[in-house]
Amino acid sequence: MPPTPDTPAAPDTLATPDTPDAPTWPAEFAERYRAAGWWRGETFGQMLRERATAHPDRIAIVDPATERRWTYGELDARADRLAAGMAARGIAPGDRVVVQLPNIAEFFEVVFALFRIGALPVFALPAHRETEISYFCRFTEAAAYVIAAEHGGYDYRALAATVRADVPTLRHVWVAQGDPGDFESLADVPAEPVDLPGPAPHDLAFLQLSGGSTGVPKLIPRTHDDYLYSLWGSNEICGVDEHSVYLCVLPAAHNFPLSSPGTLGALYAGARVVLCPRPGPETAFPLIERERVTLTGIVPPLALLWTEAAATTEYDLSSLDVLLVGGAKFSEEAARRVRPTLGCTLQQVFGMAEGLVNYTRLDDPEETIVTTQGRPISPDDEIRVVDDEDNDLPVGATGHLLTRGPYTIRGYWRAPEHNARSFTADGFYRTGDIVRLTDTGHLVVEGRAKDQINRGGEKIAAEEVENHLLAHPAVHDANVVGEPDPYLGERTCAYVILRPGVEPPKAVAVKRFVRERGLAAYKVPDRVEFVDAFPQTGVGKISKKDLRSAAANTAQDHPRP
Ligand code: AMP
Ligand code: DBH
Repeated sequence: MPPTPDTPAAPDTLATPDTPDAPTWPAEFAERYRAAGWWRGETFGQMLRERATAHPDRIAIVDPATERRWTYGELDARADRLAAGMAARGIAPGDRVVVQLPNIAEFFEVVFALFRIGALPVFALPAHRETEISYFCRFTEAAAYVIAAEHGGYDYRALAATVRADVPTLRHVWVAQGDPGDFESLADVPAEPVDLPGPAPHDLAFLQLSGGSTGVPKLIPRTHDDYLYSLWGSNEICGVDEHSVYLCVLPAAHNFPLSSPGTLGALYAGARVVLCPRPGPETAFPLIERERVTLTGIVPPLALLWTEAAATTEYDLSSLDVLLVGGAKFSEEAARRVRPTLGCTLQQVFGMAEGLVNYTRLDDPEETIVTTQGRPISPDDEIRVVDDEDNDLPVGATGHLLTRGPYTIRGYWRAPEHNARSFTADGFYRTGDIVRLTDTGHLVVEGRAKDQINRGGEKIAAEEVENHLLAHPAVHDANVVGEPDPYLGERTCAYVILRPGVEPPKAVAVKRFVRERGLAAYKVPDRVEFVDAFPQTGVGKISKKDLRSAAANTAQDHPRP
């Protein structure tokens, strides 16, 4: 890659030192990953500059809702100007900025401006509400929060007003689209570009969210070096090049559409990103036809909808080469329908915001594509499948997946106690997934050991929802488990013991209570069931396993809540 004028000096040390905020790779690993060529010593800011210099007039971002088509040159210039304006308002390297935007062009202007400064976007999802956003802002001591005025019938300005009153560090709220109300319009922030030193390749680039399994979501610190590797590694595996057109269907901030290979992978390749404002086939299919989309990534429930709709669609989907499906287990039966209905190659992807991403390969036999969740990006991704005591199991046996590698974090951000549990002493991440390795090195996801519900790709930490249920005055105790759902794969069921002597609430009132605590809607239990006691294990602990099978039995009797 040719050097560019804003290439910062090479890092003066080859190690990526631990910061007080998060552990990172020990020096010998960092050296190995650099020597192997995985870490190229690039930053996001430089990457965009290089693409914009090489092909300024090529289209980078298509925002169909507003009919905008930004070239690489324009995106680059916008990022520079916005970075200057944000810096003038005091946003400094290392500052955290919570970004909660729908799939609009400004998302990229904002994140590249922050990358240029070396400030860290914190990637919130549009579905998050007061509870989550206040937590992210407070925990990260965020300096700014970026929103759209409204989206999907929800007013984010009202949310921002509450959060700002709550979080003293929050100095700015910028409204990227629509009437800014009491806040500053993002359109008023840009200024004449200034020289910014910019971050080093081993510096943190952003904080990604974990679906988590504890009371509060964990933040995932990713560096320029490691994330850029996951992008170009993904591009090679998914066949992304400058002719590709990536349709961003899922919320842009989610790790899957961001990086597998996602919008940032597409930009790395000098390809085109088309933003899909809504995920249904009625919005996506016309865009695939009009923009000649070549690849996209969706979750299993959407893949079911798309394959159904494709059977009768009038739209020409023939440009689509690759459909990535991941985020939750894609059933073999549904996987088999992809090629015949959509006429493209299915690529299963089993990934995590913490790092490790597995793909089936484009030239894998069809049986491997439909029956496995792929194999790792990197030859340096280390995979262990272990029993409950961390003993390695033979190939083919089912056990806990542990992993370590050049783009898998060594610890969450500001979470030392949790890190001691989530990582082994020698740095393997405990994914919480139960898997089996095939003799071709592919992984099959068989289940999950973490206390999490995977609702069609949206992860819900049981403990987080349980805590909200416990806040209800009539609730004595609560346990949340997943139960099978034909469309989502899993949905949530809350088992609740009521306090004696109180007026028993209705199930809908309990759900409303959780929603009104300002929680993302997908975390509100699908079903609430009142019980007198919870099943117990031999040693007297509550048996979630028994609750899960009870829920599964009820779910079978009542297929839809
Ligand atoms: P997160 O840690 O929130 O980024 O969520 C990652 C988790 O999503 C993984 O650890 C898996 O539990 C789940 N997941 C992602 N992709 C798949 C897939 N293709 N099949 C099964 N589970 C998946
Ligand atoms: O579920 C995920 O988090 C996920 C799925 C597919 C992911 O992070 C990814 C690909 O990168």
